[in-house]
Amino acid sequence: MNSNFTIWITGLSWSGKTTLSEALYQKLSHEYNYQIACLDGDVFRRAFTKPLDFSSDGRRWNIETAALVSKILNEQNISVIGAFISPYEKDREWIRESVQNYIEIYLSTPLEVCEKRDVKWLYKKARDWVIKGFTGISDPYEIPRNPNLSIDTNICSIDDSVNQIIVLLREKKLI
Ligand code: ADX
Repeated sequence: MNSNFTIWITGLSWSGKTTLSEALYQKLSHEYNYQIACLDGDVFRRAFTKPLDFSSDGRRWNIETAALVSKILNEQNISVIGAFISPYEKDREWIRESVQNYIEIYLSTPLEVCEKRDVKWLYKKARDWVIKGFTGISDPYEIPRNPNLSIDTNICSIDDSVNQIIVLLREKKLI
């Protein structure tokens, strides 16, 4: 049995994706000695998909590229934590089909909480129409239909969130 997995963390900007992925990475790589790679939307776009915009095509290419990289890593025995807004159900379905043992974590942190956390003022710029097509304001976020876990990081601590994912991975006999 191949026990590589791809944990896909989806949710609005500032919902807590990067923080959770980093904490999960620490736990899995240091406590469980697991070979893990973290792919984070902001970093990934700067490194690999810089020319892509935030149109639905641009987002699709971004996610498809990330899914392809995840698949290549999985094939080399490296599990992946992906932290991308990935707002469209059809794009997330595409990842599900592409990678080994896809686990979907939906961060359901409410929009108003995400907006309050946003020290970069992106939501404000979106509301003022300085940024167009911003997820949650002027571009849709399609709520996952069937995530493996939903976590509201406004209610659930980082440690509890990580532990919930560890329990899930154990239940699935992936760790
Ligand atoms: S995705 O939609 O293609 O999955 P991704 O996770 O890679 O998005 O990148 C999201 C980051 O890009 C946000 O955290 C934010 O910093 C930045 N960003 C810039 N423009 C937009 C936009 N129009 N919508 C959402 N995020 C944006």
